[in-house]
Amino acid sequence: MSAPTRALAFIAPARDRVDRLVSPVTSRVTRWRDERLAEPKHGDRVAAILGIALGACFMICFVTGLLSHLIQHPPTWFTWTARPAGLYRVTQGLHVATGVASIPLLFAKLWSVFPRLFQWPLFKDPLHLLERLSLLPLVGGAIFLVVTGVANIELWYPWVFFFPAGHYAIAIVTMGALFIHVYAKIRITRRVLRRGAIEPAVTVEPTRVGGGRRQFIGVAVASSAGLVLATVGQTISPLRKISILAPRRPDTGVQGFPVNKTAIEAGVTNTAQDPNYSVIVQRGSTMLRTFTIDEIRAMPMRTATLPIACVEGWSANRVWTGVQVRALVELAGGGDVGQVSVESLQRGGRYRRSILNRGEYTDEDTLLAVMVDGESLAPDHGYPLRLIAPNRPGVLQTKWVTKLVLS
Ligand SMILES: Nc1nc2c(c(=O)[nH]1)N[C@H]1C(S)=C(S)[C@@H](COP(=O)(O)O)O[C@H]1N2
Ligand SMILES: [Mo]
Repeated sequence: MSAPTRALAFIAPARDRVDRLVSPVTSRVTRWRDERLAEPKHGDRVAAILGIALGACFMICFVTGLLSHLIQHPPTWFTWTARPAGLYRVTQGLHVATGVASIPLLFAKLWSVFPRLFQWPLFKDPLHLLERLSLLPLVGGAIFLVVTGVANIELWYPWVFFFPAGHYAIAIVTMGALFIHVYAKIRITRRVLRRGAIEPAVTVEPTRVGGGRRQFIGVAVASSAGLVLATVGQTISPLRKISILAPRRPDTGVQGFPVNKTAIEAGVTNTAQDPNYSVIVQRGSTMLRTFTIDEIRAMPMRTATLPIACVEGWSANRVWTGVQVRALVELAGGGDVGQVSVESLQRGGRYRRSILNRGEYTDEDTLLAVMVDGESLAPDHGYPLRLIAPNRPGVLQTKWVTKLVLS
């Protein structure tokens, strides 16, 4: 006897008892289910096509999300690079766009396959049981991910948990469940797609045939595309006018682009205006040199066009002028530097500090900027000095920089 067969012999009596217990209701439910499944919009082809569209969105969303997570919390084996400068902008734009696209597809798919939940016996064998149980983390996880993701891009944090950690952990569980689901459904998906015919999942005389399959898929896909168009202007600037649902638009805010954390929120309104503002460069806890803000302003300046690409999906290209981080490190006599920790005046908060690895801090366009688009930085954008570096999540573009710690 194989292991699954032995397991089944063990659990089958319990399953059959449950089935007997619910049988008075199940016969009526079965009839309702079979009527639904006879409608094309509850059929196998809809399930397969929406499944593929949704699976593709989830895959892109997962890979780009994983990348963003690795960049922000790099394990020892992972090194992010400063080039190409706009890559993160594209990957994170895709992350949010595919997440948004999956919302209508997810609800259409759930609505379409809902009658299939009602099956008797509850499961045929242990593998079938596993597949059915995996629907719980799959559906629950998918809903959790889109709800928390949307709340996040809307800058709404009603959660008790730390968003990136919770979103990441549930993504891993959901993708595991998706793997099981794809494995379980791949044969039937291939079959219905190859057949091409419109065949209902169950052949019974339909009492009521609802709208067609094509219309149903059409509405789902069009809603998905519409929702993407209504938000993607937050990163694809030419589309900003039609992106009426975009939480942020790249052309709105102080100096013509969004502000993540204001100077008031960061508690730096007075300290950032101090005429004695200075930047300390130290190696570990050993002080190497202090630059006053006037010394920095008198240094050779470099100008570069670089995006701010927020994790929340909005991004904007701007022209920045400032001093190269590598020049400051050299002037301070930094010597052989593995990484640079860039620290803010801001006292608390998770984003008061970010790390530049060797490739990042040595890049010619990694700057402590004093100007944006030819104007002195506004307080909310990090006056008098902020980090701006190529190919970097917005959360790592530290504002109100006052210290560099080399190690
Ligand atoms: N000190 C500090 N710097 C910070 C942040 C912060 O909270 N504190 N937020 C970051 C985030 S999340 C983004 S997207 C960018 C946005 O820069 P901007 O406000 O100038 O557009 O600043 C980053 N720099
Ligand atoms: Mo951000």
